[in-house]
Amino acid sequence: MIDRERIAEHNRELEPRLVRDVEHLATNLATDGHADAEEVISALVDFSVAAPSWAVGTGGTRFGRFPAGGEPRTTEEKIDDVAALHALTGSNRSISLHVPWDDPADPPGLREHALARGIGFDAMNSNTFQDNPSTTDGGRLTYKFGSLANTDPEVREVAVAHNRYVIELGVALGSQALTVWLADGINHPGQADHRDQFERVADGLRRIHDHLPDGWRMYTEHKPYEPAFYATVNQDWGSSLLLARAAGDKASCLVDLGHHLPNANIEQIVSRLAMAGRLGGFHFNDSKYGDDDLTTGSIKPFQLFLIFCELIRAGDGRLPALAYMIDQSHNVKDPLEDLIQSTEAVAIAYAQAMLVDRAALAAAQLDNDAARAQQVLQSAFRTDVRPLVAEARRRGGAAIDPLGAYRGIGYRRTMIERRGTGTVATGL
Ligand SMILES: [Mn+2]
Repeated sequence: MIDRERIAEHNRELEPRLVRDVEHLATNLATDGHADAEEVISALVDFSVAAPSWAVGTGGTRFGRFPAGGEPRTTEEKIDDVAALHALTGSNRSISLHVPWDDPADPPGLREHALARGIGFDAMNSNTFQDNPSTTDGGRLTYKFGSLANTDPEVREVAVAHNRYVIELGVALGSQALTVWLADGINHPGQADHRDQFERVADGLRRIHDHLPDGWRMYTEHKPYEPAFYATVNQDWGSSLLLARAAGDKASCLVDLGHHLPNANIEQIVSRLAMAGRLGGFHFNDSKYGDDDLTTGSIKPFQLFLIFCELIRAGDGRLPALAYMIDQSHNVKDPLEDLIQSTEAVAIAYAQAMLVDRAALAAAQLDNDAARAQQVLQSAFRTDVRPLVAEARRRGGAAIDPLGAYRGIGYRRTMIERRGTGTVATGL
């Protein structure tokens, strides 16, 4: 655990400069008719984005993996890392598990472990894209040709049963949502029938949905390609919407920013799904070409800002209560440093979107004044809101400079000593 005293110690030196920066920015915002600085800070104090259990380990590519050292060996240790992350950022209050990569033998004990560290359980993720010992029946049953879309009813049954098992595990942990990401699809034209595959998946999702307790949500997550390279069943937001509707009232669509073809207008997709009442949540990451799993906001910060503008539009001035999670896992950064940077990028985009003068934008739109509309957006986007984000962290007892504090405290060094250099945290 990273204790608060060490963070406070780290903050002491940075505080005078932060106070000056916040004052200066608050004065300018008030003068320019933007949202009140205090309003932004308090929204940020309340904001949380979940960390997935697989992002605390180094991600691999098809070409190899280079572990950071000190990676968590167990789900308990993944929770410890998220608790350390949250201590630094103040904005990562929950962890999202991935079953069977995480398959706790003692769910109530794990829940206690998390609770003692102030961490809750975000959406459960069910993995039916790899064979796992509980499903293969000694190798007889396999997901090689799909899970819910499989032509073999016995394989489909096993996939539904796994999802139901994950729901029950989530109930024991205090989670309230299931994310179903399916690798199901076609690699070669003619290999399977598009419509039959879709209908089998819709039927499976309906059966999983029927198992959801009251108060639970279920998310369908689209992805255009990979590992199915010709036709993924849930390949775009339209398919995702159709599947969510087919599944039932508790189902909605999850938007993973990396799950789009280059230059897709993701903010427009967000607007459409919100309009349809089926926008469920986000997996934040960034991408140059495909599902690159790069640090959120590192490639297209303006897109991230525009997405938050759509969210605030959908929530009529407030951020709607959706499932917000970071989903990334790359190769060359310390995974916790990567998560610190993504969390900050999300908070910056949220703060900038809050600064948009929505009345002025609406007026410019009514007047067909494209230049004025751009000016309104850019005036918010170009504002350096980092002091507000840092102040929100400070008020929450977190670090003014989380990356600096993380390095100063030597968390990774300590974990390497404790856990070793060769540990691997992810399941692929
Ligand atoms: Mn995802």
